[in-house]
Amino acid sequence: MCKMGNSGRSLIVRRPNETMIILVAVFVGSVFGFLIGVSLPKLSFTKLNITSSLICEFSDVGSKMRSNSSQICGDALSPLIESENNSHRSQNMSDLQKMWVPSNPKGAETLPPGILAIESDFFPRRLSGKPSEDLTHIPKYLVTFTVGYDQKNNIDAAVKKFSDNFTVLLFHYDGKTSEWDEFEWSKRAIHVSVPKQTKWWYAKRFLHPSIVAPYEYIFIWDEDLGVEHFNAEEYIKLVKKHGLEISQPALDPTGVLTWQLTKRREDREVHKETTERPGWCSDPHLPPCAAFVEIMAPVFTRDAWRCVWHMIQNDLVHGWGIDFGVQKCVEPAHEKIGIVDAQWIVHQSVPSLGNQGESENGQAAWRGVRERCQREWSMFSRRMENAEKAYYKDKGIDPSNVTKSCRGCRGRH
Ligand SMILES: *[C@@H]1O[C@H](CO)[C@@H](O)[C@H](O)[C@H]1NC(C)=O
Ligand SMILES: *[C@@H]1O[C@H](CO)[C@@H](O)[C@H](O)[C@H]1NC(C)=O
Ligand SMILES: *[C@@H]1O[C@H](CO)[C@@H](O)[C@H](O)[C@H]1NC(C)=O
Ligand SMILES: *[C@@H]1O[C@H](CO)[C@@H](O)[C@H](O)[C@H]1NC(C)=O
Ligand SMILES: *[C@@H]1O[C@H](CO)[C@@H](O)[C@H](O)[C@H]1NC(C)=O
Ligand SMILES: CC(=O)N[C@H]1CO[C@H](CO)[C@@H](O)[C@@H]1O
Repeated sequence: MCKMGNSGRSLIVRRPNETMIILVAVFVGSVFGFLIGVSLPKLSFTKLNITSSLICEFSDVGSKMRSNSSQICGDALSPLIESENNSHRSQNMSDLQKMWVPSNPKGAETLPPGILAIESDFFPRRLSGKPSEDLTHIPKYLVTFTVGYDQKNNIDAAVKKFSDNFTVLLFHYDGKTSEWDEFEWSKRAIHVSVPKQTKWWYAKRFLHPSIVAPYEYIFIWDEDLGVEHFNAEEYIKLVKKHGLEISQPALDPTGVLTWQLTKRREDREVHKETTERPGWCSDPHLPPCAAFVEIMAPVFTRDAWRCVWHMIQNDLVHGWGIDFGVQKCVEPAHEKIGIVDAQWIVHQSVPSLGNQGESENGQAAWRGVRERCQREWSMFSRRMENAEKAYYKDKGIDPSNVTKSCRGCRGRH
C-alpha cells in the first residue's frame, strides 16, 4: 500500500547541511520537543536542553526567510522553562509559526482545521476506483441487533422490516458470524463479534456518536422482538411527525409487559404518558409515567444518542436504569419521549444471552445475570444521584431545592 520512504530522523544524521534537510530535521525536532515540553513536568528540564537548541535553530532558519526572530526564540523559551501553564506555552509556541488551533478537538491542535475528519460512518468502500464514486446509496438510518445464531429466524424477519435506507449492524455474542451469510442481507450488514457481551457494552464501544453521526435515527434493539406489525419507514414517519427524539414501538399486551407506559393503545398513533400503580410516579411527567422508554427497543435521534452515549457506564453492561436516565437528554422530556402505538412489537422475552452467564453455587445462570442487573441498577442510580449532588454543591445550590428526577425508582422492579 502507500508506505512512506526514508524517515526524517535518518536524514538528520547523515547530511545536516542542506537547507531542505535542516527544515525537516527542525520540524521533527520541534514537534518532538514540543511534545516533551507538554508532557514532562518542570523537574525534568535537563532533557529539554536539546529541544531548546532545536527550537532556536527553527527560528534561525525562519529568520533567513522572514523577520529577525532570534529575539522570539529567547522570549519563547522562558515560559517553557518556568511555567507549568499549558495555554501559555501553546500561545507562545504559536509565536514560532507553529500550528496550534485550540478550537480543534483535544489532541489534534497541531493540525490545520481544514483537514480534520471529525465524524465517520459505517459505509463500506471499494479498494480501487475513485473514492468519490464509492458510495452509490447512502443509508440514512442505523439499526443494530445484539444476536445469537439461535435467533436467526427472528432476526431475519426483523431485518426485512427495515428498508435499504438502513445500515444493519449485528453484534454477535456467540461468536457465530459467517453462518449468517445464508441470508442475502447479511453480506450488506456490518458484523461485530465479541463473545458474551451485552447490548450496552457493544453500544458504548462501537456506536460512538461521532461514528454514527451520519444516521438521523439509531435503533438499538434486542433479538427477541416480534415485528409482524412493525414497519421501520412508517415508524420514522411517525416519530418525525410527533417530534419524538427518543421512542420505542408500543408493546403488545400479549407479550411480556413490565410498565404501563409502553403498553399499546389501540386508539392512537403515539402516546407520551400514563398512570402507573399508586405511589410509583412522584410526578406525572417523570418516569415511569412519562419521559421513559424501555431498554429493549429504543430509537434515538443522533443528538439524543450523543447524550445517552455519554451516560452509559463502562462497567454497567445490562443497561438497567438507563431507561430512567434518558429523560435527562432531551428537553422537555415528557414531550420528546414517546411510545409509537401505530407501529408495535411483541416482546417475546427469549433470554438467550441471559443463559450464557456463569452458573454459580448451583443456581441457574439466568439468576446470576438477573442479580447483576439489579445490582447495576442501584449502582447507576447512586452514581447519578451523587453526580447531581456534586454538581449542585459546586454551583452553590441547595440540592434539596431541586426537583428530583425520579424519586424512589432506585432498585425497584
Ligand atoms: C544545558 O546545556 C548547556 C550546554 O549547552 C549546559 O551548560 C547546561 O548545564 C545544560 N543544562 C542542564 C540543565 O543540563
Ligand atoms: C537580528 O537581531 C540581532 C539582535 O537582536 C541583531 O544584532 C541583528 O543585526 C538582527 N539581524 C537582522 C537581519 O535584523
Ligand atoms: C494559564 O494561562 C491562562 C491564560 O494565559 C490563564 O487564564 C490561567 O489562569 C493560567 N492558569 C494558571 C494555572 O496559571
Ligand atoms: C428511503 O428514503 C427515501 C427518502 O426519504 C424515500 O423516498 C424512500 O421511499 C425510502 N425507501 C423505502 C424503501 O422506503
Ligand atoms: C429554596 O429556594 C428558595 C428560594 O427560591 C429559598 O427561599 C429556600 O430557602 C430554599 N429552600 C431550601 C431548603 O434551601
Ligand atoms: C500570548 C502569550 O501568552 N505570550 C506570552 C509569552 O511568554 C511571555 C513571557 O516570556 C509572556 O509575557 C507572554 O504573555
